[in-house]
Amino acid sequence: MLAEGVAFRDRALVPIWEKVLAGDRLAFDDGITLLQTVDLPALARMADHAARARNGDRVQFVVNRQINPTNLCVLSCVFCDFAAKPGDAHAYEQSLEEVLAQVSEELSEVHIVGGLHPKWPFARYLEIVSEIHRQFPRVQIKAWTAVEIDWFARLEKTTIEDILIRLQEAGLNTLPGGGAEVFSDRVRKETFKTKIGRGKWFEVHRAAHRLGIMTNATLLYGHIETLGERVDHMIQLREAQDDRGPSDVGFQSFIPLALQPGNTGLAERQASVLEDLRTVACSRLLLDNFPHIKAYWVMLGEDSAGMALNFGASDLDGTIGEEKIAHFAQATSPVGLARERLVRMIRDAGKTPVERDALYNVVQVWEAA
Ligand code: V47
Repeated sequence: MLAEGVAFRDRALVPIWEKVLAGDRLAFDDGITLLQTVDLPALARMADHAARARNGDRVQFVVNRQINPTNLCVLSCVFCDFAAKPGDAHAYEQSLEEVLAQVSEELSEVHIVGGLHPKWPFARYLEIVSEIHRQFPRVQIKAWTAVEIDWFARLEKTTIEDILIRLQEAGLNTLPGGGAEVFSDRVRKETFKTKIGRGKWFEVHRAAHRLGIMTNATLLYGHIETLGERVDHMIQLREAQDDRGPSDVGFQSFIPLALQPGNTGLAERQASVLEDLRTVACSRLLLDNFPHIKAYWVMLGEDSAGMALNFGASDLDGTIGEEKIAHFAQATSPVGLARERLVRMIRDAGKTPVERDALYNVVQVWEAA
């Protein structure tokens, strides 16, 4: 069947396409249909239509470096092979000098996350931000997930808002979207029961938005979550983005994170390439109030990330440098990519590469060669 230029093998997609064309919001059941369809060509056309409506043919990327100052962590999340306990062979902590040695003027962004170190005071995390900002004032800082922000507030016996203000004064520009995992109490109990749940996660992001700090949001999928829990997670994010106050900033990018099973014991449920693409497309179509869906090549792999650019993704992260979280869990993607490689991936997808900074300001548009 042909509807508005798209040939549908899966007729269940037709009413969803009609809603997309009319600008109507998709419902929970639509999300489930999108996550189950085998009609990938039609799904790609629908998600690409939504991406083009927002961002034209542009796909943004960032020249960044990921820095993970320590993997020592008081938490024990089932899906995390990165975290370590004191005495573990893979445990490490970097000095301030070692952290600073990873920063250089040519970067637009540093992305810093670590573990909840059993001994480090908040001052040590704050100093990482303030020293990077002092020595590299042009490099923007995306640092610490909601899990870490909440931990700092508890260490300092103060409010989340106070911690964010102190980090902002030290030079923090934006918050990454990690630690959201899946906003399902069932999944939380089984895989990350000592970590903050959705209540605190949203509290941190709302406080950041009020203070003018833009943030991202993630979903960790491909483990014990159901399709319904995935869709519900996206809808909760859409509602939070809607509920912002008039002077609040908001979420910039949604990043579906494909679980890297490594030694986590969760390998059986690892998402297939098709499931990755469905999740990216579904998020583009459901999250109608998010500027971008990010293809995170580290966890998708380069080939799927390239394909995701025709399934609704308009943001490609990034040059990275030396990624650890996925690679401790045996991810097979490279540890970093050159700027030229990202430009080529975007052009291969038929899109125009746009280099951005951490705040989504345009650094350079790579017009057709
Ligand atoms: O919160 C942990 C996830 C997140 C594994 O905001 C794993 O721009 C897959 O949040 N397999 C941290 N995922 C990474 C993150 C992120 C990445 C890229 C960009 C942005 C952004 C944020 O990684 C954690 C957790 O959900 N994670 N272990 C694993 N084995």
